[in-house]
Amino acid sequence: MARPVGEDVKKLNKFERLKAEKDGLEVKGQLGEFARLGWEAMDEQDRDQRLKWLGVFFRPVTPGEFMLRLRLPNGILTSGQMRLLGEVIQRYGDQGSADITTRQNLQLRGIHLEDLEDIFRRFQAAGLTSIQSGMDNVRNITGSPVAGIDADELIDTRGLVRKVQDMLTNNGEGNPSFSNLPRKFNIAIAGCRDNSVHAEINDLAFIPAYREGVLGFNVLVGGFFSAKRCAAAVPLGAWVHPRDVVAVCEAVLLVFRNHGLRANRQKSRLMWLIDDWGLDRFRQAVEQQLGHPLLSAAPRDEIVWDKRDHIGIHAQKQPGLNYIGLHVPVGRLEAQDMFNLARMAEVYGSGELRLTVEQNVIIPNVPDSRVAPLLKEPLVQRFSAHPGPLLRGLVSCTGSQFCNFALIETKSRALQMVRELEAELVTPQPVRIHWTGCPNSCGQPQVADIGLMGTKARLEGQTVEAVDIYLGGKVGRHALLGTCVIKSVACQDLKPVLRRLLVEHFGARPQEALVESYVD
Ligand code: SRM
Ligand code: SF4
Repeated sequence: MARPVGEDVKKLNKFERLKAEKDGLEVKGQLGEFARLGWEAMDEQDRDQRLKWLGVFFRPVTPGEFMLRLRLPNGILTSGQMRLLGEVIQRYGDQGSADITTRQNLQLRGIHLEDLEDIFRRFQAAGLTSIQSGMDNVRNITGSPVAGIDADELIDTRGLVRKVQDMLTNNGEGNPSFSNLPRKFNIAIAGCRDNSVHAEINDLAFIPAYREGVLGFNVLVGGFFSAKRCAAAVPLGAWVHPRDVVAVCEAVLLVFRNHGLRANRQKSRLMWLIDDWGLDRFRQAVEQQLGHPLLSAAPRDEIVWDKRDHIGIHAQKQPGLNYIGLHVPVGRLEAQDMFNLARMAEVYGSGELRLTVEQNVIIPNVPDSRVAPLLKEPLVQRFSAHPGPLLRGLVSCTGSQFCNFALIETKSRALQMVRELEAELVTPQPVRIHWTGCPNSCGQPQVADIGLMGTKARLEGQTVEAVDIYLGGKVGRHALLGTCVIKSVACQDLKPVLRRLLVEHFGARPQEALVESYVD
């Protein structure tokens, strides 16, 4: 196990002690024992924390029904993998479901402890892994969801993202070199012109840039959200050739592992170390770890487009082929949806599926002649290729249905709210509304046009569910984090507030006004 060397061990917080006592990956060999004991009797620290090193999350809201978070590099999976994941949740009946996450990944729900060994055997046979997807590990590595098929892409990131994951996880087996980081760590590798991965909110991000005519990446570091602080990533001042991306990821992570701050969990993300040291010292430490100096950054990067959402029908770079982006309301999937998506990918495409950070799904490689039949599939009634302007940009974190940190229910409320608003308003362009159930910001309200962060408010002597409202988030070319503009709006009073914001800031007009002007 990698020992923290940066600070005095006495100053370690309780999670550091937990990791020092027993590495999270050690529970891998104990699944049979846990199954025999049952979730009520097994060691609580193993159950509530260490299982997260295998991607298995105890849910206090649904005790005994665990959540299983995968790793899907670049958000890509095969129809066979999607079918297998559907089968895993199908056996849990109504308790089984899945969510597409804001890191273009999947989480399965309803999982029983006694099934884990079998599930992991099936994952291994299917080339899937959930290893090190929670707690103080590197999260799913994001890349453009249309890598390799985007006519305008600069670098196809699929191989790179996969190589970085394989390095970090020891090909999905688990890698003790990176199983004791000071905190979670997010990596994104953008190969497109529109920053479809939200590079600026990752601890380490690579964005395409030409240096002396060679295409590689400028490097950003330190982006993160937390309840205490949110920070956009800053340029490391370095340019990296694609062949060096894996080595740079490894070097940055080793510096973070060895020197990251571990005393206060609220101040452990990479940016706090960069603040503590200054960027120059941090960069020098990365160079020392790498064994050679980094090249200076390219003068400009190639993120020159506004962000696309990939919904709808799009011609690919391969002539005659299209990718179809389907909108999955708040990312929620049932087993039958997963079977249908797998079948549709095989019947109309090449048997591949892709996920986006907006919690939607893409079916790539659909020949021109197969587009119309695909759009007639019953599932496309629900997972539309042409959703309304508010539904289209809707994102929501898990919220109180399954997450014990949540201060509010998010997913059903988010859907209900946009349905009502779409019935009342005509909005000229899509508006990205992101809901997040608490200040941890998993639903990324700071990157939204309108961000809604769960909180509590007092209303007529009662404590009620409420939101803080964020505006000004910009994505793509001039990415900017939104800020809180209105605090503590009770959810029951939210609709008129959102209606007003949509009218005043996004050009929405009441349906009646349009009808009246038409009658005039
Ligand atoms: Fe998150 C913790 C769900 C993306 C910041 N996040 C959690 C936990 C594990 C808390 C828990 O144990 O219940 C949530 C699990 C709930 C559940 O049952 O689903 C949870 N986070 C999610 C997901 C599923 C939200 C979603 O509906 O899409 C996303 C899973 C991504 C993945 O596939 O790995 C998810 N979380 C994010 C993001 C967005 C991103 O990565 O772009 C963030 C903000 C960006 C960041 O991390 O810098 C985020 N999650 C957090 C934090 C605050 C981290 C911090 O430094 O303080 C926590 C709490 C923590 O780690 O202590 C947290
Ligand atoms: Fe849970 Fe809060 Fe993250 Fe939503 S933002 S999934 S409520 S931790």
